[in-house]
Amino acid sequence: MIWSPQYECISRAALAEHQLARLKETLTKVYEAKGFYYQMFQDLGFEPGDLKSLEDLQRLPFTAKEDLAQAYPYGFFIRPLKEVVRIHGSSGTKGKPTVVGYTRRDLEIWADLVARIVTQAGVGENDVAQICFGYGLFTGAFGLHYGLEKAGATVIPTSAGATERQLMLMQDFGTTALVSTPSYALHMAEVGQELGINFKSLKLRVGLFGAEGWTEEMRKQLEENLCLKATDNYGLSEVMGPGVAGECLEGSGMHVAEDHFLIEIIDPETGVILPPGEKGEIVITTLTREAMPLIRYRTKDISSLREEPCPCGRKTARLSKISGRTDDMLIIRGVNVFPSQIESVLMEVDGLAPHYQIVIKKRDHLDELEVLVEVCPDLFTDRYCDLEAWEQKIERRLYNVLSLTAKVRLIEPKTIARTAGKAKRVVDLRDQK
Ligand code: DLL
Repeated sequence: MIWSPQYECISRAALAEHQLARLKETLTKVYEAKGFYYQMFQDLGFEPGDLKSLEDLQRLPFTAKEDLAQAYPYGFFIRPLKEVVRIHGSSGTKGKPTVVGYTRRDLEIWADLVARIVTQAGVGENDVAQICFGYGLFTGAFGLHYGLEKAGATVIPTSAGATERQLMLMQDFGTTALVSTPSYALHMAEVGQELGINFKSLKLRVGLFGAEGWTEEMRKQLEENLCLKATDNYGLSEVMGPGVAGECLEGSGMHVAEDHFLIEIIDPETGVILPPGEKGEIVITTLTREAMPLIRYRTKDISSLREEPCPCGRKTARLSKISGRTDDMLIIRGVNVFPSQIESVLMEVDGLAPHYQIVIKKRDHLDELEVLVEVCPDLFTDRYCDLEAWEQKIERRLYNVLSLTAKVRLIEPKTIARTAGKAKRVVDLRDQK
C-alpha cells in the first residue's frame, strides 16, 4: 500500500513545480515574520520574489545548529506561542536542547508523514506496534505514536527501559512491530535470549528502527536475533522529527517526503552541491512547516541521494543509509575514521557480539585508538592466548579498512553499558589530562 500516492508517485517534473510553489510560500512567510530570515534576506538584498526557480535557493546561505542555539528558546518561531501547541527538543544531553515548535497543522502533517513511513515499511491496521522510545522532549516516541495510530496500528506506548517488562508485554500483547533505536533492539534480543524467549515463536515481524546510525551488518544481526525484517527511518527534531525519510520493503534507500522537505547534498568542506549518487552532508529546507520553517539547514548527517524510481512504485528520491555525521568523524593521527567503518568490520567477525565502544586516548602526544568489543557469551574463553590471536586478527582487518593501527580488546559479555535510547559508541579522552 502507498499512503499518499498523489505525492509519492508524482513525476519528478510535477514534484519540482509543487516544491517551487511551496518554497515561494515559505520564503514569503519567513520574510514577513521579520525574524532571523528577514534579517538574512535584508543583508543579502534578497526578496522572496527573487526566487524564480529551485536553483535560486542556492543564493541563500545555510542555517546551522548554532543559529538555533543563539535564538534559544523561541527565536525561530514565526507564529505566536498561542498558535504553537507542542514543543519538542533535540535529544542532546549536554547544555540546552534545540527547541522545536509545532502548530496544530504541523502536528497533523507530522502524523501523516509518519503514517507514510510506517506504511512504506509494511505496517498498518493489522499491526500491534510497541513503542520503546522514551516519551518526552525527544521526537521519536510522540512522532511514531501519532503516525502509527493514523496508519491504523494498535499502539502500545511502553516507552524506554524496563527491558524484561517490555519483553513480557511483547509476548502477551502479540507485538508485531517494534519501534526503537537499533541498539536498544539488540539489547532486547540479548535479554530475551537470556530469558529463554524464542523470538521465532513470537508474532514480531518488523522493526521500525531509527534515531541513530547503524550499518547493514547490524541489520543482519537484528534480523537474525529478533526474527523480523529490520527497516530504517530517518529524521531530526529541528525539521520535524521522524517522518523525513524511511525505507520501503525493497530496502534500497529511504524515501524522502520531498513534497515537504527539499533535500540538497553538499560537500561539507566547500558547501558546493553534489550530484545524485555522491556522498555528502544532507541539507534540508522545510516546505510546509508553519511554526518553525528552516531554510537550508545543515544536518551534519552524511548520505547520498538517488532519484531513479523505486520498484515499489514510489518516485520520491531515496537517501542511502546514513554513514556518519560530519561531527562524528574522528581524526586519529591525521586519518579520517567514521565509527560506522569500525562497526562494519566488527559485525563481520563471527563470534563477536554487536556491542562495542571506540576509545581514543593520547599517549606521549600521539592518538591511540582502542576498540572494545564483547564476545558472544557461548564463545567467551579466559584462555588468554586464544583471545590474543583473535584480537590480532581483528586488528589486521581494521588496519586494512582504516589504514590505521587500532588496539582491539575482546571483553566479557555485558561489559559495555546498555542504553534504552541512543548508544554511546565513542569515548574521546584526548582532551582529558
Ligand atoms: O532522532 C528523530 C528520529 C526519531 C528519527 C526516531 C527516527 C526515529 P534527534 O534526536 O533530533 O531526532 O536526532 C537527530 O539522529 O541528525 C542523525 O544524526 C540521527 N539519526 C536519526 N535517524 C537516523 C537514522 C531523532 N535512521 C539525529 N540513521 C540525526 C542514522 C539517524 N542516524
